[in-house]
Amino acid sequence: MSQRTLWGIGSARAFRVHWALHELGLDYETKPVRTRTPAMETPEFQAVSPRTKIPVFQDGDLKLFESCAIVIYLARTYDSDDCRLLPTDSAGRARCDEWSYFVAMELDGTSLYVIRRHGDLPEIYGEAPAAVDCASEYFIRQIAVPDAEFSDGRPYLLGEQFTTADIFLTSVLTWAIRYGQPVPERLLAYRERTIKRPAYQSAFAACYPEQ
Ligand SMILES: N[C@@H](CCC(=O)N[C@@H](CS)C(=O)NCC(=O)O)C(=O)O
Repeated sequence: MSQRTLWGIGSARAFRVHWALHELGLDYETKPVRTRTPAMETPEFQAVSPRTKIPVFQDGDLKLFESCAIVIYLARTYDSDDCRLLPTDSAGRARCDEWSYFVAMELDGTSLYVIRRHGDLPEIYGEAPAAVDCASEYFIRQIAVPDAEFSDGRPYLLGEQFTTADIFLTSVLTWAIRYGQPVPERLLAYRERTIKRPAYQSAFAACYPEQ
């Protein structure tokens, strides 16, 4: 039995954690809990996740919530010469944190999650077409920021190295495409590159077993 357990499948946030685990070549047990299903309401899962959210990750005695924090924990703990998801220098790590917060706040929380809540799930969060329109306009403005980084032809967000920031950016690009948001050509090409990674493919099979 692995010392690592990940609760959560079938969601973009859970996928970030599956992907990091696969990049780092770490074994783990998956608990196939999907969002807004009876599996989330069981006493067993509520004991694990009083927030009633996925993903949840446990490594030995450490239990963590928040997909970005989990991915960064994994990289900080398990980066090695075989696979390195964080830059080794302080400025590079700061840049990685900067993009992580940017993706989590500006693209996920303030844009795409608003579209999901009020566009996809109005029966839970309420009808709010003006909020959906504004979130979409906001997404278009904000997505131009990472797009500009690629004007020098770099393969990944921070340059030559694939990092946690690429896991986060790719996950929101996939989400944006699914919601019909306009994604700039350069970022579509970038995503084509990142999703070809073997770890992306194996993590996808683990997170979306039905597809
Ligand atoms: N900021 C959190 C968001 C977690 C989250 O909202 N997860 C969704 C699935 S992607 C969920 O569990 N939703 C259930 C609910 O809100 O009731 C993260 O990135 O981990």
